[in-house]
Amino acid sequence: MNGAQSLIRTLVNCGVDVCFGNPGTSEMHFVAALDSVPEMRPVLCLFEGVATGAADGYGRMAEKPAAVLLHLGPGLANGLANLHNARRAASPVVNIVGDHATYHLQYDAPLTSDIVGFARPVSSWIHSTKNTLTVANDTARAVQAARAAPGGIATLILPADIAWTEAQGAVQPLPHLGPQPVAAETIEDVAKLLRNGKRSAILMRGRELRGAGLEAAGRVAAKTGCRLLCDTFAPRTELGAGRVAVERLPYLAEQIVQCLSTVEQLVLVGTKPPASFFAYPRVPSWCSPEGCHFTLLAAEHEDSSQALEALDAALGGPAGNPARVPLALPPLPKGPLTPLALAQAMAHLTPEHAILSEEAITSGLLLGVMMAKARPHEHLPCAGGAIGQGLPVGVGAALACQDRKVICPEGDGSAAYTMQALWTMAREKLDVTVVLCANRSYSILKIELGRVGASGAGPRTLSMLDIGNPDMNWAKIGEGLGIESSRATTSEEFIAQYSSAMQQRGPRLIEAVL
Ligand SMILES: Cc1ncc(C[n+]2csc(CCOP(=O)(O)OP(=O)(O)O)c2C)c(N)n1
Repeated sequence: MNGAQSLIRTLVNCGVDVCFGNPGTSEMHFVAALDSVPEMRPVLCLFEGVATGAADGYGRMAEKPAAVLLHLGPGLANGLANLHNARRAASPVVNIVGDHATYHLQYDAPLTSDIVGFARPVSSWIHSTKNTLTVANDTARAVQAARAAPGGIATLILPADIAWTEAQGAVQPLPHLGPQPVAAETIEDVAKLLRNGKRSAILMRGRELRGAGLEAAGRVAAKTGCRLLCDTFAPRTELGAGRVAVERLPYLAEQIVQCLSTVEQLVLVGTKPPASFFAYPRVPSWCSPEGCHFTLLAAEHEDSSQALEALDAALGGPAGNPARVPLALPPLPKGPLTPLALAQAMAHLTPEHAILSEEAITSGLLLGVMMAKARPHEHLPCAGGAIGQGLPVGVGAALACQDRKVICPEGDGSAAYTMQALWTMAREKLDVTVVLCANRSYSILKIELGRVGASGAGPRTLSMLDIGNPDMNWAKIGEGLGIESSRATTSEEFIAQYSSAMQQRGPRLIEAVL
C-alpha cells in the first residue's frame, strides 16, 4: 500500500467516502489509488471553486465531511472563495492539497508556492505530511479536526513522494470531538433573564435551527414571550409550513436596526451581535439598540440544541405550545415572468422536503417571502457572501441527500462564477433543478451604488453593472454542459417547465428570463 492508498483507505475508514476534486500531475498517485479503494466516490469538478463549494453543500447536509482534492497552491487558490463560504457555514471539509515531492521544492519549479499561506485564513487545522509512516494518522487527525464542533476546514498537504512511497497501511477513526454541553449555571442564568419581564429575543444561527433544538426554542418562546430570530444567512434552516416560526434578520442595516429596535436583551445562540453586511456612510454598522444586554447561551462549538432543551426544562411550568408557520400557497401567476411571478410559481409548486441552495440575490427576495409559508423544505444560503457558491453547494447537497429534490434558484451574475458545476450535475446525474434568474444585470450592485453614496456614476459606471451586453444564453450554456435546459419568458412557460422538472428526476436548467 502506498501513501495515497493509505490516505484514501483511512478516509473511508473515517466515514469520508466522497471526494470532489480537480487533480494534476502531483496528485496522480492519489487518482491512481481510487481504483483500489472502491468505497470512495470521486467526483470530478472542472474548476476548484466547484469542488470546494460542493464540499460545503455536502458537509452542511450530510453533517460529515467530504474530501476535496486540489492541485498545489494555485488549485487551492482557485477554491478559496468557496472555502471561505464553507468556513462561515462551519461546514466540515477535509481539504487535501497535493504538493511537489519534498526534495523537489528546493528547485522552485513553476507551481511551487506558499500552500500554507494560502490555506491559513480558511483552515481550522493545517498539516503537511512529512513521511509515509504518519500519512494514515495525519489523515485520521484531519477528519477529526474537520468534524470537531462546530465543523471546520482541515487542510492536509500531501507531497507527491509521500503519495507514491510504500506506507504503513490505513488506520481507524479517532474519537469524535462533538459539541460541548453548556454549563448548567448558564442555562439557569438565561432562564432567570427570560423571566425578568424585559423584552427579549433569542438569536440563532446553527444546528438549533432544526429538529429538536428548533422545537425547544419554540417552547421557550411560548413560555416566555421572547422573540425567535435567526441570522440573515444562517447556513441551514428548516422552513415552511408546520415549522416553529422564526423571524429572519433582514439584510439591510437600517432594517435590522428597525427589527431590533424594541429588544432590551438578546440571547445569542452560536452567533454574534448583529452587524451590517457592509459599512455605509452615515449608517451604523452596529445594529442593536443602545443599552441592549447580550448574553451567550451557547457558543458555536457548544451543543445549542441541548442548551435550548435544558432551558425549556429550567423554565418549568406547563408545556409551551410553539407558534407554527401556517401553509399559505400563493396562486399560480399568469402573464409576464417577473420576480414576483417566479416566486409565486416556485412556492406553489415546490415539493415537500426539497433543499433550496439559494443564491438568487435580488430575484430571491420575494422568493424568500413566498417560500416561508410554502411546504416544509430546507434552505442553504451563501453563508460567507462570496458569490458563486449556489450551484456548487447544490451539487454537494444532491450527493449528500440522493433521495431529495435539490433546487438552485440562482442569479445569472452569480451563476457565471462557477457555471462548470452544471457539467458535474449532468455527469453525476444529480436530481437538481437550476432556476437561472436571468435579469441580465448585477441588480444588487445598482442598489448598492446608490446606498454607498457614490457620485458621478455615468455610462462607464453602469456598464460595470450590466451583464446583458452580450446576453448570456443560459439555455445554450446548460445544453452545452450536458444538462437538459429550457427557457421561460412567461409565467405559463415557467410553470409548465418547473412542474415537469419537479415531476422528473435528474438535472434540469430553466432559464427564467426576467
Ligand atoms: C466573490 C464575489 N465577487 C463579487 C461579489 C460582489 N457581488 C455581489 S452580488 C453581485 C452581483 C450578483 O448578480 P446576480 O447574481 O445576477 O444577482 P442580481 O444582483 O442581479 O439579483 C456581485 C458581483 C461578491 N459578493 N463575491
